[in-house]
Amino acid sequence: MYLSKLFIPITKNLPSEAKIKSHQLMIQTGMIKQSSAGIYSWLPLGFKVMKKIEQIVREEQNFIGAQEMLMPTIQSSEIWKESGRYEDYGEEMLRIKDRQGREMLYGPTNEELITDVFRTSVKSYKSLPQLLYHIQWKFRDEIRPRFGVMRCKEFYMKDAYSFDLSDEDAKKSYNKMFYSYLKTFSRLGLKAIPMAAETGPIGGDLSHEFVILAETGESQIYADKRILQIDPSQYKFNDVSLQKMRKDFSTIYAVTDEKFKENEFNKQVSKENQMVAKGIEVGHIFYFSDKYSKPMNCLIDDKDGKKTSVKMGSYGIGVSRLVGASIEANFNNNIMKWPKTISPFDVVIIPSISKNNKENLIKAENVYKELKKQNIDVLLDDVDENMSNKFKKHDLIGVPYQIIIGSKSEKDNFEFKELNSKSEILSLEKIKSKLKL
Ligand code: 5CA
Repeated sequence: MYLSKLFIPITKNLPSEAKIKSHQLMIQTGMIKQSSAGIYSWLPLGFKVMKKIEQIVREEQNFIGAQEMLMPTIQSSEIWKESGRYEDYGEEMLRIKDRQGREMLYGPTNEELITDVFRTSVKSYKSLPQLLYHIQWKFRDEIRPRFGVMRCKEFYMKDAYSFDLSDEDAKKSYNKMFYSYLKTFSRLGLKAIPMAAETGPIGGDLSHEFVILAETGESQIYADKRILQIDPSQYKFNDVSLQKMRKDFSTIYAVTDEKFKENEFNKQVSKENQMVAKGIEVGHIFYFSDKYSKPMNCLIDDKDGKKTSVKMGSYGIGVSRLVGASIEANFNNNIMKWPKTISPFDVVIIPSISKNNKENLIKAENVYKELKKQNIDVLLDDVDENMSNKFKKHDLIGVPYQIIIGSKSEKDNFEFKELNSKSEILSLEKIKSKLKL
Protein backbone atom coordinates (compact mmCIF):
# COMPACT_ATOMS: atom_id res chain seq x y z
CA MET A 1 0.00 0.00 0.00
CA TYR A 2 1.20 3.50 -0.88
CA LEU A 3 0.76 5.93 1.98
CA SER A 4 -0.63 8.58 -0.38
CA LYS A 5 -3.47 6.18 -1.27
CA LEU A 6 -4.15 4.92 2.25
CA PHE A 7 -7.22 6.40 3.92
CA ILE A 8 -5.47 7.52 7.06
CA PRO A 9 -6.79 10.88 8.23
CA ILE A 10 -3.88 11.93 10.45
CA THR A 11 -4.82 14.85 12.68
CA LYS A 12 -3.24 16.99 15.34
CA ASN A 13 -6.61 18.06 16.73
CA LEU A 14 -7.41 15.98 19.72
CA PRO A 15 -10.78 16.09 21.43
CA SER A 16 -10.53 17.23 25.05
CA GLU A 17 -11.91 13.92 26.34
CA ALA A 18 -8.97 11.99 24.83
CA LYS A 19 -7.09 11.68 28.11
CA ILE A 20 -5.08 8.51 27.69
CA LYS A 21 -2.38 7.67 25.16
CA SER A 22 -4.25 4.96 23.28
CA HIS A 23 -7.28 7.17 22.75
CA GLN A 24 -5.13 10.09 21.58
CA LEU A 25 -2.99 7.98 19.29
CA MET A 26 -5.92 6.16 17.70
CA ILE A 27 -7.52 9.51 16.81
CA GLN A 28 -4.20 11.10 15.75
CA THR A 29 -3.29 8.29 13.37
CA GLY A 30 -6.81 7.97 12.02
CA MET A 31 -7.47 4.48 13.35
CA ILE A 32 -10.95 5.33 14.58
CA LYS A 33 -13.45 8.12 14.37
CA GLN A 34 -16.05 8.76 17.01
CA SER A 35 -19.56 8.55 15.67
CA SER A 36 -21.34 9.38 18.94
CA ALA A 37 -20.46 8.95 22.63
CA GLY A 38 -18.90 5.51 23.05
CA ILE A 39 -19.54 4.51 19.42
CA TYR A 40 -16.78 4.49 16.81
CA SER A 41 -16.13 3.86 13.15
CA TRP A 42 -13.06 1.75 12.57
CA LEU A 43 -10.99 3.29 9.77
CA PRO A 44 -8.63 1.13 7.64
CA LEU A 45 -5.55 1.33 9.90
CA GLY A 46 -7.43 0.55 13.11
CA PHE A 47 -9.60 -2.05 11.43
CA LYS A 48 -6.54 -3.88 10.13
CA VAL A 49 -5.02 -4.15 13.61
CA MET A 50 -8.32 -5.29 15.10
CA LYS A 51 -8.72 -7.97 12.41
CA LYS A 52 -5.23 -9.28 13.13
CA ILE A 53 -6.05 -9.54 16.83
CA GLU A 54 -9.34 -11.25 15.98
CA GLN A 55 -7.53 -13.82 13.84
CA ILE A 56 -5.09 -14.74 16.64
CA VAL A 57 -7.99 -15.06 19.08
CA ARG A 58 -9.78 -17.29 16.54
CA GLU A 59 -6.76 -19.53 15.95
CA GLU A 60 -6.27 -20.10 19.66
CA GLN A 61 -9.97 -20.85 20.19
CA ASN A 62 -9.89 -23.34 17.33
CA PHE A 63 -6.75 -24.91 18.78
CA ILE A 64 -8.55 -25.99 21.95
CA GLY A 65 -11.43 -27.40 19.92
CA ALA A 66 -13.88 -24.52 20.16
CA GLN A 67 -16.12 -24.15 17.11
CA GLU A 68 -16.90 -20.81 15.54
CA MET A 69 -20.45 -19.75 14.79
CA LEU A 70 -22.29 -16.44 14.57
CA MET A 71 -25.27 -15.28 16.58
CA PRO A 72 -27.18 -12.09 15.79
CA THR A 73 -26.67 -8.76 17.54
CA ILE A 74 -30.42 -8.25 18.03
CA GLN A 75 -32.10 -10.65 20.42
CA SER A 76 -35.66 -11.26 21.55
CA SER A 77 -36.49 -10.27 25.13
CA GLU A 78 -38.32 -13.61 25.64
CA ILE A 79 -35.23 -15.65 26.44
CA TRP A 80 -33.97 -12.97 28.83
CA LYS A 81 -37.28 -13.11 30.66
CA GLU A 82 -36.83 -16.87 30.99
CA SER A 83 -33.41 -16.52 32.61
CA GLY A 84 -34.63 -13.68 34.80
CA ARG A 85 -32.01 -11.21 33.56
CA TYR A 86 -34.32 -8.96 31.51
CA GLU A 87 -35.13 -6.79 34.51
CA ASP A 88 -31.84 -7.37 36.36
CA TYR A 89 -29.68 -6.06 33.53
CA GLY A 90 -31.06 -2.56 34.03
CA GLU A 91 -30.25 0.49 31.96
CA GLU A 92 -27.09 -0.91 30.44
CA MET A 93 -29.28 -2.94 28.09
CA LEU A 94 -30.39 -1.19 24.93
CA ARG A 95 -34.04 -2.11 24.49
CA ILE A 96 -35.80 -1.72 21.17
CA LYS A 97 -39.25 -2.51 19.76
CA ASP A 98 -39.80 -3.85 16.28
CA ARG A 99 -42.72 -2.68 14.11
CA GLN A 100 -45.01 -5.32 15.62
CA GLY A 101 -44.26 -3.91 19.03
CA ARG A 102 -42.17 -6.94 20.05
CA GLU A 103 -39.57 -6.23 22.70
CA MET A 104 -36.07 -6.76 21.36
CA LEU A 105 -32.63 -5.82 22.60
CA TYR A 106 -29.11 -5.31 21.30
CA GLY A 107 -27.13 -8.15 22.89
CA PRO A 108 -24.74 -7.13 25.69
CA THR A 109 -23.69 -10.82 25.94
CA ASN A 110 -25.11 -14.14 24.73
CA GLU A 111 -25.63 -16.66 27.55
CA GLU A 112 -29.40 -16.79 26.93
CA LEU A 113 -29.19 -17.00 23.15
CA ILE A 114 -26.62 -19.79 23.11
CA THR A 115 -28.59 -21.72 25.74
CA ASP A 116 -31.63 -21.45 23.49
CA VAL A 117 -29.65 -22.69 20.48
CA PHE A 118 -28.28 -25.54 22.54
CA ARG A 119 -31.50 -26.75 24.21
CA THR A 120 -33.29 -27.19 20.91
CA SER A 121 -30.45 -29.13 19.30
CA VAL A 122 -28.65 -31.26 21.88
CA LYS A 123 -30.39 -33.83 24.05
CA SER A 124 -27.82 -36.42 25.04
CA TYR A 125 -24.63 -36.54 27.09
CA LYS A 126 -23.09 -38.29 24.07
CA SER A 127 -22.83 -34.92 22.29
CA LEU A 128 -20.88 -33.38 25.16
CA PRO A 129 -18.57 -31.64 25.80
CA GLN A 130 -19.17 -28.72 23.43
CA LEU A 131 -17.34 -25.43 23.14
CA LEU A 132 -18.90 -22.81 20.87
CA TYR A 133 -17.85 -19.23 20.23
CA HIS A 134 -18.55 -16.24 18.10
CA ILE A 135 -16.90 -12.89 17.51
CA GLN A 136 -19.59 -10.28 17.33
CA TRP A 137 -20.45 -6.69 18.23
CA LYS A 138 -22.00 -6.11 21.63
CA PHE A 139 -23.82 -3.11 23.02
CA ARG A 140 -23.83 -1.91 26.60
CA ASP A 141 -25.24 1.50 27.35
CA GLU A 142 -22.32 2.34 29.63
CA ILE A 143 -23.07 5.26 31.91
CA ARG A 144 -19.61 6.77 31.34
CA PRO A 145 -18.07 5.57 28.10
CA ARG A 146 -14.47 6.74 28.09
CA PHE A 147 -10.88 6.11 27.09
CA GLY A 148 -11.77 5.57 23.43
CA VAL A 149 -12.17 1.90 22.55
CA MET A 150 -11.40 0.79 26.11
CA ARG A 151 -14.83 1.43 27.53
CA CYS A 152 -17.38 2.05 24.85
CA LYS A 153 -21.01 1.33 24.24
CA GLU A 154 -20.50 -0.69 21.09
CA PHE A 155 -17.54 -3.06 21.21
CA TYR A 156 -16.27 -6.19 19.51
CA MET A 157 -16.06 -9.27 21.71
CA LYS A 158 -15.18 -12.91 21.39
CA ASP A 159 -17.54 -14.84 23.61
CA ALA A 160 -17.36 -18.58 24.03
CA TYR A 161 -19.67 -20.96 25.88
CA SER A 162 -18.97 -24.42 27.25
CA PHE A 163 -21.47 -27.24 27.79
CA ASP A 164 -20.68 -30.25 29.97
CA LEU A 165 -22.48 -33.02 31.80
CA SER A 166 -20.83 -32.61 35.22
CA ASP A 167 -19.15 -29.89 37.23
CA GLU A 168 -15.94 -31.87 37.01
CA ASP A 169 -16.00 -31.97 33.19
CA ALA A 170 -16.98 -28.32 33.08
CA LYS A 171 -13.84 -27.38 35.04
CA LYS A 172 -11.82 -29.13 32.33
CA SER A 173 -13.41 -26.85 29.73
CA TYR A 174 -12.67 -23.88 31.99
CA ASN A 175 -9.02 -24.92 32.20
CA LYS A 176 -8.77 -25.21 28.42
CA MET A 177 -9.98 -21.64 28.06
CA PHE A 178 -7.60 -20.50 30.78
CA TYR A 179 -4.76 -22.00 28.75
CA SER A 180 -6.05 -20.59 25.47
CA TYR A 181 -6.26 -17.09 26.95
CA LEU A 182 -2.69 -17.07 28.20
CA LYS A 183 -1.48 -18.32 24.82
CA THR A 184 -3.58 -15.76 22.94
CA PHE A 185 -2.32 -12.80 24.98
CA SER A 186 1.25 -13.96 24.71
CA ARG A 187 0.94 -14.15 20.89
CA LEU A 188 -0.39 -10.59 21.01
CA GLY A 189 2.81 -9.57 22.79
CA LEU A 190 1.03 -8.99 26.10
CA LYS A 191 1.73 -10.32 29.57
CA ALA A 192 -1.71 -11.02 31.02
CA ILE A 193 -2.15 -12.02 34.64
CA PRO A 194 -5.11 -14.24 35.59
CA MET A 195 -6.76 -12.79 38.68
CA ALA A 196 -9.46 -14.32 40.85
CA ALA A 197 -12.47 -12.10 40.20
CA GLU A 198 -16.09 -11.37 41.06
CA THR A 199 -18.72 -12.63 38.65
CA GLY A 200 -21.11 -9.62 38.60
CA PRO A 201 -24.20 -9.84 36.38
CA ILE A 202 -22.92 -12.96 34.55
CA GLY A 203 -23.08 -15.03 37.75
CA GLY A 204 -21.42 -18.15 39.15
CA ASP A 205 -18.72 -18.63 41.76
CA LEU A 206 -15.57 -19.30 39.74
CA SER A 207 -14.14 -16.53 37.63
CA HIS A 208 -10.85 -15.07 36.43
CA GLU A 209 -10.10 -11.73 34.91
CA PHE A 210 -7.08 -11.51 32.62
CA VAL A 211 -5.39 -8.22 33.28
CA ILE A 212 -2.41 -6.53 31.67
CA LEU A 213 -0.47 -4.06 33.74
CA ALA A 214 -0.89 -0.43 32.66
CA GLU A 215 -0.99 2.79 34.68
CA THR A 216 -4.04 3.93 32.77
CA GLY A 217 -6.01 0.77 33.52
CA GLU A 218 -9.36 0.91 35.27
CA SER A 219 -8.83 -2.24 37.33
CA GLN A 220 -7.04 -2.09 40.65
CA ILE A 221 -5.07 -5.26 41.30
CA TYR A 222 -3.33 -6.82 44.26
CA ALA A 223 -0.92 -9.65 43.61
CA ASP A 224 2.12 -11.55 44.61
CA LYS A 225 4.80 -10.50 42.11
CA ARG A 226 5.89 -14.10 41.67
CA ILE A 227 2.83 -14.74 39.53
CA LEU A 228 4.63 -12.87 36.73
CA GLN A 229 7.31 -15.54 36.71
CA ILE A 230 5.09 -18.50 35.86
CA ASP A 231 5.80 -19.39 32.26
CA PRO A 232 2.56 -20.59 30.60
CA SER A 233 4.47 -22.32 27.79
CA GLN A 234 5.66 -25.03 30.22
CA TYR A 235 2.17 -26.59 30.27
CA LYS A 236 0.96 -29.14 27.78
CA PHE A 237 -2.49 -29.31 26.28
CA ASN A 238 -3.93 -32.20 28.26
CA ASP A 239 -6.33 -32.30 31.22
CA VAL A 240 -3.69 -33.17 33.83
CA SER A 241 -1.25 -30.46 32.78
CA LEU A 242 -4.01 -27.86 32.43
CA GLN A 243 -5.32 -28.62 35.89
CA LYS A 244 -1.81 -28.14 37.24
CA MET A 245 -1.55 -24.88 35.35
CA ARG A 246 -4.65 -23.42 36.95
CA LYS A 247 -3.59 -24.71 40.35
CA ASP A 248 -0.13 -23.16 40.01
CA PHE A 249 -1.66 -19.81 39.11
CA SER A 250 -4.35 -20.04 41.79
CA THR A 251 -1.98 -20.77 44.65
CA ILE A 252 -0.27 -17.42 44.14
CA TYR A 253 -2.27 -14.48 45.44
CA ALA A 254 -3.72 -12.30 42.67
CA VAL A 255 -7.11 -10.60 42.99
CA THR A 256 -9.05 -7.62 41.65
CA ASP A 257 -10.25 -4.94 44.07
CA GLU A 258 -13.72 -6.46 44.63
CA LYS A 259 -12.05 -9.57 46.05
CA PHE A 260 -9.32 -7.74 47.94
CA LYS A 261 -9.03 -8.11 51.71
CA GLU A 262 -6.09 -6.32 53.28
CA ASN A 263 -5.47 -8.80 56.09
CA GLU A 264 -5.45 -11.75 53.66
CA PHE A 265 -3.05 -9.92 51.36
CA ASN A 266 -0.66 -9.17 54.21
CA LYS A 267 -0.90 -12.69 55.55
CA GLN A 268 -0.32 -14.44 52.22
CA VAL A 269 2.19 -12.16 50.52
CA SER A 270 5.48 -10.97 51.98
CA LYS A 271 6.04 -7.20 51.88
CA GLU A 272 8.72 -7.39 49.17
CA ASN A 273 6.49 -9.46 46.88
CA GLN A 274 3.41 -7.28 47.21
CA MET A 275 2.31 -5.68 43.97
CA VAL A 276 -0.46 -3.07 43.98
CA ALA A 277 -1.02 -1.81 40.48
CA LYS A 278 -3.46 -0.70 37.82
CA GLY A 279 -4.40 -2.91 34.93
CA ILE A 280 -6.64 -3.33 31.91
CA GLU A 281 -9.07 -6.24 31.85
CA VAL A 282 -8.69 -7.85 28.43
CA GLY A 283 -10.54 -11.09 29.14
CA HIS A 284 -12.91 -12.56 31.68
CA ILE A 285 -13.98 -16.17 32.15
CA PHE A 286 -16.84 -17.53 34.25
CA TYR A 287 -18.09 -20.86 35.47
CA PHE A 288 -21.74 -20.68 36.51
CA SER A 289 -22.92 -24.31 36.32
CA ASP A 290 -26.71 -24.36 35.75
CA LYS A 291 -27.46 -20.67 36.34
CA TYR A 292 -28.99 -20.36 32.84
CA SER A 293 -29.66 -23.96 31.88
CA LYS A 294 -31.93 -24.56 34.89
CA PRO A 295 -34.41 -21.69 34.47
CA MET A 296 -34.26 -22.11 30.70
CA ASN A 297 -34.88 -25.84 30.88
CA CYS A 298 -31.80 -26.85 28.95
CA LEU A 299 -31.78 -30.53 29.83
CA ILE A 300 -29.55 -33.41 28.85
CA ASP A 301 -30.06 -37.15 29.24
CA ASP A 302 -27.23 -38.53 31.35
CA LYS A 303 -25.82 -42.09 31.04
CA ASP A 304 -28.79 -43.52 32.99
CA GLY A 305 -31.34 -41.66 30.91
CA LYS A 306 -31.98 -39.19 33.74
CA LYS A 307 -32.55 -35.56 32.75
CA THR A 308 -30.06 -33.09 34.14
CA SER A 309 -29.34 -29.39 33.55
CA VAL A 310 -26.29 -28.91 31.37
CA LYS A 311 -23.31 -27.25 33.10
CA MET A 312 -22.12 -24.07 31.45
CA GLY A 313 -19.36 -21.49 31.49
CA SER A 314 -18.76 -18.35 29.43
CA TYR A 315 -15.53 -16.81 28.29
CA GLY A 316 -15.02 -13.30 26.91
CA ILE A 317 -12.18 -11.44 25.23
CA GLY A 318 -12.44 -7.72 24.45
CA VAL A 319 -11.15 -7.79 20.87
CA SER A 320 -11.69 -4.06 20.20
CA ARG A 321 -10.44 -3.13 23.68
CA LEU A 322 -7.24 -5.05 22.96
CA VAL A 323 -6.29 -2.56 20.25
CA GLY A 324 -6.20 0.22 22.85
CA ALA A 325 -4.68 -2.02 25.50
CA SER A 326 -1.86 -2.93 23.17
CA ILE A 327 -1.08 0.75 22.62
CA GLU A 328 -1.07 1.39 26.37
CA ALA A 329 1.37 -1.49 26.80
CA ASN A 330 3.69 -0.62 23.89
CA PHE A 331 3.75 3.19 23.64
CA ASN A 332 6.94 4.59 25.10
CA ASN A 333 8.85 7.87 24.78
CA ASN A 334 6.47 9.09 22.08
CA ILE A 335 7.09 6.00 19.99
CA MET A 336 4.43 3.40 19.28
CA LYS A 337 5.83 0.04 18.31
CA TRP A 338 3.25 -2.58 17.37
CA PRO A 339 4.13 -6.18 18.15
CA LYS A 340 4.99 -7.91 14.88
CA THR A 341 1.96 -10.19 15.12
CA ILE A 342 -0.61 -7.39 15.01
CA SER A 343 1.19 -4.52 13.30
CA PRO A 344 -0.90 -2.93 10.51
CA PHE A 345 2.07 -3.48 8.15
CA ASP A 346 5.19 -5.64 8.36
CA VAL A 347 7.53 -2.87 7.24
CA VAL A 348 7.48 0.71 5.98
CA ILE A 349 9.78 2.01 3.23
CA ILE A 350 10.69 5.64 3.78
CA PRO A 351 12.46 7.20 0.79
CA SER A 352 13.90 10.69 1.00
CA ILE A 353 12.18 12.48 -1.87
CA SER A 354 11.94 15.99 -3.18
CA LYS A 355 10.33 17.70 -6.15
CA ASN A 356 13.51 17.51 -8.24
CA ASN A 357 14.80 14.17 -7.12
CA LYS A 358 12.63 11.12 -7.52
CA GLU A 359 15.54 8.66 -7.71
CA ASN A 360 14.98 7.36 -4.17
CA LEU A 361 11.29 6.92 -4.86
CA ILE A 362 12.09 4.73 -7.88
CA LYS A 363 14.47 2.65 -5.73
CA ALA A 364 11.78 2.41 -3.06
CA GLU A 365 9.23 1.20 -5.59
CA ASN A 366 11.60 -1.56 -6.70
CA VAL A 367 12.17 -2.68 -3.11
CA TYR A 368 8.41 -2.53 -2.58
CA LYS A 369 7.79 -4.87 -5.52
CA GLU A 370 10.47 -7.30 -4.32
CA LEU A 371 9.00 -7.49 -0.81
CA LYS A 372 5.44 -7.82 -2.10
CA LYS A 373 6.55 -10.88 -4.09
CA GLN A 374 7.51 -12.48 -0.77
CA ASN A 375 4.05 -11.76 0.65
CA ILE A 376 5.45 -9.14 2.98
CA ASP A 377 2.85 -6.49 3.79
CA VAL A 378 4.63 -3.22 2.92
CA LEU A 379 3.71 0.41 3.36
CA LEU A 380 5.55 2.83 1.08
CA ASP A 381 5.71 6.43 2.26
CA ASP A 382 5.59 8.18 -1.11
CA VAL A 383 4.45 11.48 0.38
CA ASP A 384 6.60 14.50 -0.54
CA GLU A 385 7.51 15.66 2.94
CA ASN A 386 10.77 16.24 4.81
CA MET A 387 12.36 13.25 6.51
CA SER A 388 12.08 14.53 10.06
CA ASN A 389 8.30 14.91 9.70
CA LYS A 390 8.12 11.48 8.14
CA PHE A 391 9.99 9.90 11.04
CA LYS A 392 7.73 11.62 13.56
CA LYS A 393 4.69 10.32 11.74
CA HIS A 394 6.02 6.75 11.59
CA ASP A 395 6.93 6.86 15.28
CA LEU A 396 3.19 7.18 15.84
CA ILE A 397 1.91 4.80 13.16
CA GLY A 398 4.18 2.26 14.83
CA VAL A 399 5.17 -0.14 12.03
CA PRO A 400 8.06 -1.91 13.80
CA TYR A 401 10.53 -2.04 10.87
CA GLN A 402 11.67 0.70 8.50
CA ILE A 403 13.72 0.67 5.31
CA ILE A 404 15.12 4.15 4.89
CA ILE A 405 16.20 5.05 1.37
CA GLY A 406 18.37 8.13 1.51
CA SER A 407 22.04 9.06 1.58
CA LYS A 408 23.09 5.96 3.53
CA SER A 409 21.68 3.42 1.12
CA GLU A 410 23.87 2.17 -1.71
CA LYS A 411 23.10 0.10 -4.78
CA ASP A 412 21.58 -3.01 -3.19
CA ASN A 413 22.14 -2.13 0.44
CA PHE A 414 19.64 -0.18 2.45
CA GLU A 415 19.33 1.39 5.86
CA PHE A 416 17.16 -0.94 7.95
CA LYS A 417 15.86 0.07 11.32
CA GLU A 418 13.78 -1.50 14.01
CA LEU A 419 11.90 1.14 16.00
CA ASN A 420 13.70 1.99 19.25
CA SER A 421 16.98 0.51 17.92
CA LYS A 422 19.97 1.70 15.89
CA SER A 423 19.79 1.29 12.13
CA GLU A 424 22.11 -0.95 10.10
CA ILE A 425 23.00 -1.19 6.41
CA LEU A 426 21.81 -4.48 4.97
CA SER A 427 21.35 -6.14 1.61
CA LEU A 428 17.80 -6.64 0.44
CA GLU A 429 18.24 -10.40 0.88
CA LYS A 430 19.15 -9.94 4.55
CA ILE A 431 16.23 -7.57 5.04
CA LYS A 432 13.86 -10.10 3.51
CA SER A 433 15.04 -12.85 5.79
CA LYS A 434 14.81 -10.60 8.87
CA LEU A 435 11.25 -9.70 8.02
CA LYS A 436 10.28 -13.31 7.45
CA LEU A 437 11.51 -14.47 10.86
N1 5CA B 1 -20.51 -13.15 28.97
C1 5CA B 1 -19.26 -12.87 29.60
C2 5CA B 1 -18.16 -13.68 29.01
S1 5CA B 1 -18.41 -14.03 27.36
C3 5CA B 1 -18.96 -11.38 29.50
O1 5CA B 1 -19.69 -10.64 28.87
N2 5CA B 1 -17.89 -10.96 30.15
S2 5CA B 1 -17.43 -9.46 30.34
O2 5CA B 1 -18.52 -8.61 30.67
O3 5CA B 1 -16.36 -9.47 31.29
O4 5CA B 1 -16.86 -8.97 28.96
C4 5CA B 1 -15.79 -9.65 28.34
C5 5CA B 1 -14.70 -8.72 27.90
O5 5CA B 1 -15.23 -7.73 27.01
C6 5CA B 1 -14.07 -7.92 29.03
O6 5CA B 1 -13.05 -8.65 29.66
C7 5CA B 1 -13.53 -6.70 28.29
O7 5CA B 1 -12.25 -6.98 27.76
C8 5CA B 1 -14.53 -6.51 27.18
N3 5CA B 1 -15.49 -5.42 27.49
C9 5CA B 1 -16.49 -5.46 28.39
N4 5CA B 1 -17.16 -4.29 28.42
C10 5CA B 1 -16.55 -3.48 27.50
C11 5CA B 1 -16.78 -2.14 27.06
N5 5CA B 1 -17.77 -1.41 27.55
N6 5CA B 1 -15.96 -1.63 26.10
C12 5CA B 1 -14.96 -2.38 25.58
N7 5CA B 1 -14.72 -3.66 25.95
C13 5CA B 1 -15.48 -4.21 26.90
